[in-house]
Amino acid sequence: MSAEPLEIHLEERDLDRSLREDVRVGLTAREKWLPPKWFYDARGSELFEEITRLPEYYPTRAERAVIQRHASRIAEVTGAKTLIELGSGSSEKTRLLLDALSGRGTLGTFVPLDVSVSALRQSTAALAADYPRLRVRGIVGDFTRHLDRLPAGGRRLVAFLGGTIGNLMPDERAAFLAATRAALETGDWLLLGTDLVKDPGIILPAYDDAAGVTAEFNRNVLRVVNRELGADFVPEEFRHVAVWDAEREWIEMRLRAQRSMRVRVLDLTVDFAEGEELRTEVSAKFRPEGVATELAAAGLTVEELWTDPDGLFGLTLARA
Ligand code: AVJ
Repeated sequence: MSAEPLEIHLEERDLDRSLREDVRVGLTAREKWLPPKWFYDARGSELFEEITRLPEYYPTRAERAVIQRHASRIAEVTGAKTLIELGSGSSEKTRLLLDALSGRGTLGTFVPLDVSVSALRQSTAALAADYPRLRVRGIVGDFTRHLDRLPAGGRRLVAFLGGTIGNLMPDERAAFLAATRAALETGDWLLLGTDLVKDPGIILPAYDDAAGVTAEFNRNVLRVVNRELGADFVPEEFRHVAVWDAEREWIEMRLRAQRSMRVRVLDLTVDFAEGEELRTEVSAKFRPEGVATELAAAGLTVEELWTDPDGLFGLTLARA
């Protein structure tokens, strides 16, 4: 079976409107920032896939190890008929879940949701070819806005992997989990991947690799803003910076202006002092107790919390 056409819940003009809004808010703030979702045009999605294969970037390998080990238990406990994946990207690790759920014979439909049209086109085509009996329904959407559009009914498992929940600020996270709970029916399931707090000596290189792939990924957001909004950022004039915030237990990626610059975007004139930084991503790290507390606050009950053998990454199965 070939993949069905993507369902578009984020039209070109919604994307354009929200990018404009984010640029206006973020670049006029006292401390400049842009949300990380704008990294993921076709090039950004490719760069992220390259990051997942870097020796320093442990989260993908660690999470794959946990999923591999517990996929059959997840399939057994949930008996899911529909697997929904938020921020699905390439859905590479998700194949382990698809295999386990198909093996038990319960799974009928896979619904990947992502902001990146290019990533979804590729993943849905590849999955439809490799899982001919599976109905693959790709949704172009934003997981902070389109949870009310998920298909209803039939024992659902929502997977949110990779530690992407760490991109949300604490208040956004609480709102996201509450919205997820509201979108689920009692008895449905959430499978949540969270990168864990550990020695910053391990975390930092994962966000500042020797080959400079993460730096290119980071600067890609400026290329997206240039192309989409006709801005005149010179990406090469910004240096990639990764900082560990020990108090809030998160990584920040920033772009540091190497000289003073004036950028024109929309009707704005945005000045950067030499050394001024633009925050492009927060990637929060978690403690197992914290994950359980946050899920409970949203009305979700932890069934299992697993980690990989090195304790790098957490995978939580919770019941609505
Ligand atoms: C896709 C959000 C999980 O935070 O580790 C990788 C993105 N940023 N390198 C992460 C990312 C820098 C990634 N997530």
